[in-house]
Amino acid sequence: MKTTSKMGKDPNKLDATLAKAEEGEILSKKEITFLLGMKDNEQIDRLFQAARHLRRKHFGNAVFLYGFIYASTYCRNDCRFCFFRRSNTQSRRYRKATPKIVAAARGLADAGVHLIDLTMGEDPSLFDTTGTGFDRLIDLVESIRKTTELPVMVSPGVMSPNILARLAEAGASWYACYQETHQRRLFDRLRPGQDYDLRLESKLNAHDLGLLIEEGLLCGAGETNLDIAESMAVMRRLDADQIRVMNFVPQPGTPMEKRAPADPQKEMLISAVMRLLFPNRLIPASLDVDGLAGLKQRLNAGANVVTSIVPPGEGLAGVAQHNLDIEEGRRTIASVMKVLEACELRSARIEEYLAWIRSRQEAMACTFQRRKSRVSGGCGR
Ligand code: SAM
Ligand code: MD0
Ligand code: SF4
Repeated sequence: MKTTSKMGKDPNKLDATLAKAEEGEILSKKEITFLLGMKDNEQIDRLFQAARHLRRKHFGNAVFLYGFIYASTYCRNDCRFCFFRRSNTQSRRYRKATPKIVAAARGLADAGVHLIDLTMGEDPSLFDTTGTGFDRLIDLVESIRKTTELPVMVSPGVMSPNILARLAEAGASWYACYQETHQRRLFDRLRPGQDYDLRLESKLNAHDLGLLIEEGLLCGAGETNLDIAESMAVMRRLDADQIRVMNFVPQPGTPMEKRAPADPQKEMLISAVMRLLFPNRLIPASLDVDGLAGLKQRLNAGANVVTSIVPPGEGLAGVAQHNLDIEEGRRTIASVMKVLEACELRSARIEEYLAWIRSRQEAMACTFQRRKSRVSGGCGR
C-alpha cells in the first residue's frame, strides 16, 4: 500500500544533518543511523545529491580508474562469505605466472587506468616456512612498477611489518585490507580463526611505513546500522585514505550461500554517508557487485573511483562476482567511459591522481611525525 503520510520523514532533521556535514562537522552516531535508516526515496535522493556536491567540491568531475588483477585464488583462510575460501571445492583455483600478470598490467595501463590493484588470497605459497614466500610478490610489484610506472595497490591479506616494509620499498603505494565489520563477534563469525586486532594493526603498520591504506565494510552480513556508525568512527581513527563498502553477494559452495543478498540500495546509502563524513577521501564504485549495470547508481551516490576493471581474455577472476561481465568485455575502460559521460564525469589525468597520492603521503608523514614526537601542530605544514 502506498503511504501518503509524511510520518517518519523528518525534513528538518535531514536538512540539519546534511547542512552539518556540508560545514565539515563530524556527524554523531545518532545522525549516521538516522541517515542509514531512511526509507523515503526523496530523502535518499537528497542524501545522494549532498554526497555528489561534496565530491564535486573536492574532486571536481574527475574520477580515478583502477585495474584489478586477482593474481592467485588459492587461500589458507576460510571466510564464510568468500567464494575462494579454502574449503570451497566449487571455486576455480589458479596462480598466474609473473609474465602473465605483468602483461595484463601493461594492457590495463595502456588502456588508461590510474592504478594496478594486485589482489590475491592468503596463498599458502606466500606463507611458506622458509620466509622467502613473499619474494615473488615483491619482484612482481617491482616489475609492474617498472613496466607501467603506475601506482600499485597490494591486497594479499594480513602480513608482518617486515613484509609490508619490503612491499613499500619495492614501490607499492597502497595496502588494502578490509575488516568487513568492526563488531568483533561478527568479525569472528565472518572470518573464523582470524585475529581482529592483527588485521587492524596490519593497516596501522602499513600507514606508519608510508603506505596509503584502504579500509572496507561488507554490507548485509549481519551488521546493524549502529555497527556501521561505529565502523565510521574506527575509519576516522585509522585515517584511511580510501574507504569502501560492498554489498554481500551469496556465493555457491559457502556456508552463507542461502543467506539473502544485501538490500541493493544499502551499499549506496552507506557510500553516500561515507562521502559526507570523509569528503576528501577516495570511495570506490566497484564493478564487482552488480557489474557495469550497477556503476551509475554508485557514482550517483558520491563514489569517485571505479574499481575492478578487469581485462577479458586472460582468465582472470573477480571477487564478489568472479565471472560477471569480465569475458564479455564489460569491465573495460571503454565500457566505463560511457557511464562516466552519462554522469557528466570524466577520467582524471594521471597527474591529478599522482598529485592526490602525494598530498595524502605528505599529510600522513605529518601525522606520523606528530604522533611520534607528541607535539601538536608542528611538522612545518
Ligand atoms: N585475501 C585478501 C583479503 O581477504 O584481504 C584479498 C581479497 S579481496 C580484497 C576480499 C574482499 O572482497 C573481502 O575483504 C570482501 O570485502 C570482498 N568480498 C569477498 N567475498 C564477497 C562477497 N561474497 N560479497 C561481497 N564482497 C565480498
Ligand atoms: C574491487 N574486486 O575493487 C575488487 C576488490 C581489492 N583491493 C578490491 C574487492 O571491487
Ligand atoms: Fe581468503 Fe580473502 Fe577470501 Fe578470506 S576474503 S577467504 S582471506 S581470499
